[in-house]
Amino acid sequence: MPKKKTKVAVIGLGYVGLPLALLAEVKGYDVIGIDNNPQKIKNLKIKATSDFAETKDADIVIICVPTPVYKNRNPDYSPVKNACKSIAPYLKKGELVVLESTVNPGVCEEIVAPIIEKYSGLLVGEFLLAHCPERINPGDDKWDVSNIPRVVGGWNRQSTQKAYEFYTSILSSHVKIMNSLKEAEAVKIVENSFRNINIAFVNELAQSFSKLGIDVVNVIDGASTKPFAFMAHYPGCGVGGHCIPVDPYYLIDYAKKNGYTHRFLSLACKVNEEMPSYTVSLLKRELKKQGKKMKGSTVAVLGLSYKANIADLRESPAEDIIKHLKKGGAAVKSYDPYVDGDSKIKNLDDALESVDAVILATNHKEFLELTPEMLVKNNIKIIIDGRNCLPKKDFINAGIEYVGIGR
Ligand code: SAJ
Repeated sequence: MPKKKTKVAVIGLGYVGLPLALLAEVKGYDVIGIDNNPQKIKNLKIKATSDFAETKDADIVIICVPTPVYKNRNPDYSPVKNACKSIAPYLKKGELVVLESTVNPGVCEEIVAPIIEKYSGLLVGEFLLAHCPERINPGDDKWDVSNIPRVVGGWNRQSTQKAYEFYTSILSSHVKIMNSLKEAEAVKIVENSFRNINIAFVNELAQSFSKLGIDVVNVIDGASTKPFAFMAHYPGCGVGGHCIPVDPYYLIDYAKKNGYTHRFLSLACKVNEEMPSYTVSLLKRELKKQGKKMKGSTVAVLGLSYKANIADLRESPAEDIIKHLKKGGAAVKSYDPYVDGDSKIKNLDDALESVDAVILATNHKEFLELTPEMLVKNNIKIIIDGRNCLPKKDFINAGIEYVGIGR
């Protein structure tokens, strides 16, 4: 009689859950994917449904749902809470629940465990609970779900061990065991807060150095020649996505509830959040030099996605840039080859027609083809390079006012 396959239920089939489900299946697990969006579960290569009853005979349930923030930047735990409530009725003794969603320390013990206990009738310990924070990096073709090192922490030794055995059975990379759920939760928040504050540092440098006539990108590249104790980050028109600008607020909120105020981390987030308006202020300054006003100008915003070469608008700086431009009375033509934005604009030529200025907000590879001649042809005299991705000298030599972020 062939050994029964371990059954794994993956809750949430987005950019985290789907690759995990596909990998687990390839590695020999009997996988069922659960997603509340029927569109997502169509023509999938794995068994997928929106019916949580299908998790009833799972041995392992892995929660991979979003952890957004509300407009006021307070954590929105509802997707995690709803997932816990939905799996609980079908949970049985000895089953392992793993949370992969990025959360602040304390969420597994103070939110996940109580909800599952309430709706399953089991005590945590009777079901196993672990946290293995996701590390998927959209658009990265070197590091993927199968080879990124991970950390794992559990409610108790048995939880940790069972989660460790699962992840080491599907990953080719190292899995580090943390001493607790909270340590595992803290690892991911620290990783992304580290990135946030380092980007904020270079964003502040960019504003300072632009007043000093120093090209901050050249300085960062210079500092990068130091083979140790320096890690390059680059300034830009803002920090988007569902990780870097969001994750720190989970720690800020939880720490505050426990008596500590993260002043530095909060300030770093604010510095990054001000970059879209700083970018628009650069344009306003350049228009003024040419005797023009923001009001009545037409501006092409190139790029809507928060990151190059993908279609993802979450927390995108471009959205804020457009908001500030419109507030200043400018007309906006936005174009992103990856995103269906302004339906009238089908390509770069359309976007550049009859505009006074350009703001490049996303360094999609298509925009790296932008040449000074394309601007001269359209009598465009100003470009704000929000991702410092264009050849500054070429544009200046063509008589165009080129302004980067800190260069
Ligand atoms: N950004 C800068 N300057 C930088 C780096 C990024 O302004 O030096 C901006 C980007 O333009 C973007 C935002 O920050 O708007 C986020 O960029 P990101 O490269 O961090 O991309 P994400 O959001 O996809 O972050 C993911 C994260 N991965 C996980 O959470 C598992 C992050 O931890 C990774 O460090 C990051 O990918 C990565 O290295 O690409």
